[in-house]
Amino acid sequence: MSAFSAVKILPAQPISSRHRRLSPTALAPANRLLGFSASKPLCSSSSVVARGRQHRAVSANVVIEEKQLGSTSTVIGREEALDMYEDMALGRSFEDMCAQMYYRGKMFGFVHLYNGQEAVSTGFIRLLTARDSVVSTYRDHVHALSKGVPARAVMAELFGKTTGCCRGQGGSMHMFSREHNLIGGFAFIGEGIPVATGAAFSSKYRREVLKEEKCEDVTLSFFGDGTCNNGQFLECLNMAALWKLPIVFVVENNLWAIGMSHLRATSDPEIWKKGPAFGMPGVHVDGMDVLKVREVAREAVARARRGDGPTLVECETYRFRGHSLADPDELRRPDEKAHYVSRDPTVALKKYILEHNLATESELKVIDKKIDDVVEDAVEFADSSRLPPRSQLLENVFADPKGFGIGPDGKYRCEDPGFTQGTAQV
Ligand SMILES: Cc1ncc(C[n+]2csc(CCOP(=O)(O)OP(=O)(O)O)c2C)c(N)n1
Ligand SMILES: [Mg+2]
Repeated sequence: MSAFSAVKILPAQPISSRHRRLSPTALAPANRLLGFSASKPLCSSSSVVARGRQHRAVSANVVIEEKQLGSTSTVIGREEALDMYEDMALGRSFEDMCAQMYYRGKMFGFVHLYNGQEAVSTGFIRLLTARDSVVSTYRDHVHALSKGVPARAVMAELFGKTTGCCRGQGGSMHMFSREHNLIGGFAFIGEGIPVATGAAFSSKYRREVLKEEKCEDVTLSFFGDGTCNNGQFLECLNMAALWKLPIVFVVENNLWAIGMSHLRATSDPEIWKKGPAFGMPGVHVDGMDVLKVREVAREAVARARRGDGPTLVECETYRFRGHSLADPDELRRPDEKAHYVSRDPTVALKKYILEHNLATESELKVIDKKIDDVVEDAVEFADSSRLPPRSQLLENVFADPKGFGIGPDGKYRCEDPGFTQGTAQV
């Protein structure tokens, strides 16, 4: 039985013999969506209040469906459970520390935290091999950690230090690690999706054209609900399905794009349905339940790895903080926030572990302590690391530097003593 049968799934709808080839056969038929009411969102000029009412119904549906589904049927072992617990604890604790450090002036620019969404990163990325690739967004710290980038390197990058994973030149929104096949955080929404599609194409090319038999690499492309209204998303779904690329498109639907409710912005809010429209399976999963996410991820990654092509997975999740640390978060309703906080994925996994005797409370405390130490150490490491030299400023700038940052004498203009005063010879 396909793992997808435990969740909501709509198989690719064959509309011609050509598409029929792409249609997976092992997948169960569509069911009602977990988090959204079956009806379309209000699209008349009705008031925001009316839309708010519909949104409340959405939350209620989540509760009803959860009761019907009961606890997940997945059986997981102790090792797997503890790996997920540790990864989620690290994600949460790291982000809480980022907030502290940001407000103490240790970080610059926008910083977007991932609190509440950990089940998605952990559920997907912890299943990957080191060779598999991840393409992220500006909400990328936790994806980097799940992929194995050390906390020290991520924190130092946030502090803008030379020891950061991009030598301090990327910052919060641009985590990258070649060693870990983290192909980047991307600040422009949707910008990472074609990059991920290209990475998946290169895996297929290496395997099928260059005959590298061991190349079974899969790429995960993460992005938000708001990003799905961007053309690049749809263009890439088309290419990935057409070429049967080894990629999973993972939508982290946290219901908001900055201050815009998903239900107000999207003609059909059920994003997962766009998969079958392009000839690939579409799946909706409860993104607050790491076990369910992992179950879906396992099937989607396996499907990509065996050459059966892409899957679109919509994970319904929620961010517990504002859009960025500069956002006062005044637009989302307190009862909506409280509803999702009551479904905190880290708390749910802990409960599951204890109820199924996979570990004791004191064993989990040992992990919590270890994570506290890792995060403390990351801060100390970042704080005591060196800032990059000024000469690094124009490295990796691909535009012709003549007339831009390098003077006729071949020296960086930023090294001119008057540079910061605006009196340099430019
Ligand atoms: C191409 C582009 N247009 C607009 C923006 C401004 N912007 C930053 S975040 C964001 C909302 C994205 O929402 P979503 O995709 O749901 O991701 P989330 O922040 O919820 O994780 C927008 C529109 C941008 N970064 N890039
Ligand atoms: Mg969003």
